[in-house]
Amino acid sequence: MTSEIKQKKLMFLFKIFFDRDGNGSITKEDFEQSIEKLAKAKGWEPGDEKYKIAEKTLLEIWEGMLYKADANKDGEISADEWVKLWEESSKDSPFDWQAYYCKSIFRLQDSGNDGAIDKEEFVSVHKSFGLPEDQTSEAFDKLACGKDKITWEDFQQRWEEFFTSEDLDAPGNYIFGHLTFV
Ligand SMILES: [Ca+2]
Ligand SMILES: [Ca+2]
Ligand SMILES: [Ca+2]
Repeated sequence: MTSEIKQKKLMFLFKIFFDRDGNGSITKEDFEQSIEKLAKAKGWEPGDEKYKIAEKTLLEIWEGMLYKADANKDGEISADEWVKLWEESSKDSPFDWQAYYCKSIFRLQDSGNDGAIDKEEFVSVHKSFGLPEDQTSEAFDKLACGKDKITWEDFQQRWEEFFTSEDLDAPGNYIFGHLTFV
């Protein structure tokens, strides 16, 4: 059973980052929209290497996610299937879909490719998802606990916190930007 706080965090993710067109389920079109918006925010053109990498990464996430989550096989991920996906994932081995997803999101944000996410990288990605810059910048400070970048080690810890912690003050709650319960 997913607790109320965890459920709210998952629905925040669902609404802000995944169901981009707001039709109540996640489809491939939502992912395509994310690729476009991200590329626009980063100034990448369709032929660019970074565009291709981002596109490949996001579509791989979509396919992995659909495969695991789509219980009724209608090609879409409903809100119920979404919450269930994360319940099931926490029971998996460490080399699972969630670990892959965590790594992909890290790589996607570290566009300078120096092994850490700095504030500018963090803010630009979240901006492409329509999140306000000042709030995201504050979220970064909380997430990084005052440091100027987030290493892969820190990122994995914060990630785990987001999906498992019941504590609303945990720094990991800011890993997807300023957390709002919508
Ligand atoms: Ca949708
Ligand atoms: Ca489905
Ligand atoms: Ca970086």
